[in-house]
Amino acid sequence: MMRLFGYYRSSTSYRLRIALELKGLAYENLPVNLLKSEQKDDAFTARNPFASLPMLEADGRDRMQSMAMLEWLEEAYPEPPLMPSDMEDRYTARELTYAIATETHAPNNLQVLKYLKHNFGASQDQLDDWYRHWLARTLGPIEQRLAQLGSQDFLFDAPGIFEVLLLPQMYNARRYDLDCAKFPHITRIEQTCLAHGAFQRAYPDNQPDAPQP
Ligand SMILES: N[C@@H](CCC(=O)N[C@@H](CS)C(=O)NCC(=O)O)C(=O)O
Repeated sequence: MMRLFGYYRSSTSYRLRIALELKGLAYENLPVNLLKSEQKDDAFTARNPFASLPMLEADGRDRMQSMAMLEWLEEAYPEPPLMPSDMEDRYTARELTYAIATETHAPNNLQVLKYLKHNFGASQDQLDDWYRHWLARTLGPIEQRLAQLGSQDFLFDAPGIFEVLLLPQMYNARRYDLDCAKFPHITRIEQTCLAHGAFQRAYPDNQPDAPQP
């Protein structure tokens, strides 16, 4: 069985959980506490030099970097697909997916926030403002693209790679009190996904390492 090393609230871990659940693949969930910096423990970095989550142990290999893992999962376990069958639809899915991965997640990564705090003295208010800025900077154009494309419950007919990337950022948007009312297409897709069993099983608050109410 695959072993997923992750943290309940890590958006990249959440990506992997959604993809594994959508594909119906069994996996063991192994929490690594980011707040206690367990990802920097020697035993972990000996396996994963990036010292980041998630890490997927699968088919005898340690796999790191979520986008590479998602592509590998798609190739190793093609059914059900995360990518659309049409080439132009695949292009669109990649366009929106990479916007999230590179233009929102990258500047909002925990390591970046810590660097801003410790090396530039950023206050918590400034960090929150930074976080919301980079979220809105990408969700705005994605909303416009979804309107242009006439998207309904999902980007295309079924949840796929775009939803795998979007939902973790919507969890962050809610956590940081971003005003999402101006994103009707995005929030419709979010609500449809939140009602879907695979997304519910992958949801951060439903993970064993999430604080219990
Ligand atoms: N490019 C990496 C980024 C992974 C990443 O940023 N993971 C965060 C959690 S969402 C992390 O482990 N951060 C560790 C740290 O801040 O020290 C990927 O997509 O897998």
